[in-house]
Amino acid sequence: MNVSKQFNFLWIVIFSLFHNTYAAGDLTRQNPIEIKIDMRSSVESHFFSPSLIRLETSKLYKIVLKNSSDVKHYFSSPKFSKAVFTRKVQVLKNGKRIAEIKGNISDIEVFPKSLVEWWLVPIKTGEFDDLHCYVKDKKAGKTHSEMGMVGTIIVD
Ligand SMILES: [Cu+2]
Repeated sequence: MNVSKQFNFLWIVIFSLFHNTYAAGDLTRQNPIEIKIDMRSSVESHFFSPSLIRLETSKLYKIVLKNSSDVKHYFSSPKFSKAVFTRKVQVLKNGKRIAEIKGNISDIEVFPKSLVEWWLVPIKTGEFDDLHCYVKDKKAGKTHSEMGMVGTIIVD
């Protein structure tokens, strides 16, 4: 090995060490960014507040789904659910954790006056415009989605 080759080798070693030091590591163990989504109802409508949610890939989010109404609601976006890695879904009762669910999640149903946290890392960018709630309003004879409970999640 001549001096020049030794020099190149040295740079490769230094670069490798530097690169490992700054690797992102376990993305699910970051401090979570909290996003609160209120699920609300009135006599004439049902809605998500906010109904436009913006997230970024590779960041850990704690999506707090708070149902402050008197009826149950779904948080369902089949397209979005395929674009995230779920660390856990945390179920709370009176502010205390009572369960953690792990694995792939497609829909979350939140009962009246209850709160659920979805901890996830978006892994794909996109505009997911299929956020909706399946529940049927018996008095109105329409689904909550038909009465305004729809939304869009944009991942940059
Ligand atoms: Cu609903």
